[in-house]
Amino acid sequence: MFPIVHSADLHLGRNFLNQRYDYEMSQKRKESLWNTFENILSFSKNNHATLLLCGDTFDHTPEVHEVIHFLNCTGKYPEVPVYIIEGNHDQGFVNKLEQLKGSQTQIHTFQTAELSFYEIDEIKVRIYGIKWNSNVVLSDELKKNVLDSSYTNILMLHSSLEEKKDAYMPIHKKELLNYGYDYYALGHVHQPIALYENMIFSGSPEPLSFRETGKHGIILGVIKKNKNKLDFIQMSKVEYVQKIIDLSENMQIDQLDSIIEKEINNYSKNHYLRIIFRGMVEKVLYDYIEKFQMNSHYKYAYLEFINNCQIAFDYDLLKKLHENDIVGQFIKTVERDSFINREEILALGLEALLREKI
Ligand SMILES: [Mn+2]
Repeated sequence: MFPIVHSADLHLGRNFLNQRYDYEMSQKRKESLWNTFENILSFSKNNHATLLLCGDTFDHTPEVHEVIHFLNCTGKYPEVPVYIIEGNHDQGFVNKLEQLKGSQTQIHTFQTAELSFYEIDEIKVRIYGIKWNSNVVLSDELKKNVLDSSYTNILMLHSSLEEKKDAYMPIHKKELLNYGYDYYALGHVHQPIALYENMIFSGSPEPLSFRETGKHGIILGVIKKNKNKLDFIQMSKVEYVQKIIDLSENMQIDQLDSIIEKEINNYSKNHYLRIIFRGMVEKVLYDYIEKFQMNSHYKYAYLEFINNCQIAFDYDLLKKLHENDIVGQFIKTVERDSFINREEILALGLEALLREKI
């Protein structure tokens, strides 16, 4: 019986500056990654578990002060053994960690791109790992190794598990399964997903963007030959939610208001909400939605609106009104040609041409 906490893709040090947040909010998100890391350590301690960090612990090759920050956190939980492999984002991390870890002998790293293992002999457990490297042919590395089945064998891997040429450490999941490890602790895919009962992407414990919706956390496992017990435990401080609202041409402003009100009321201050509007709408409604974007900080953790609507134009009326100018000519030209996406061209062109005029 070997209790583990399997985590990956923390992306500590991420700046969040490429998103729409203001500076204060991006700092808050950056800080929450560290808080979540501490929560994972304390959770591991409470469950007497060994922590497996399966790559992309940092968002980039960490600076010395960032590695020290990391060690300050692990130093508070010396009873938690930590095993670490690098991912494609944090190459160079484990070398710095080994240089700086000092007396923190509970930290174990895999420093080469060759498969190797640590043995916990008294309980007959072997933890295998390999650091991420784009030149490694994973199949070759795994074939070289003969597993001793008198041990409980765990493999830590940072891989996309795809077979595409440009994939990250590609390998097919079926092939991987055939190597016979008792548990495959995977990193790289940020949404938590079990490929098989004993082969799991824990996902990022704290979601990093609107591409990472839903619940995020870690895997708490008790690894036992053929009898693993595995649970997903939510760890994230926030949850990203993306809602698409389809609007119709005859929708009125008060109807839209009540739809939004209803959507927003379902969520609390832990939710980062993005509402995307779609559909053909009248110009009045289109302009009304545009104004939302300027006033997006409500009482929620974060709320943003994206207007992907198109304005429904009355072409006959516009042709009459703009008989002798570029607008009229544009409509006539597009209508004359047999573009497949004529509606879209008209809508986009007219929106640009008429932005200031109507
Ligand atoms: Mn990652």
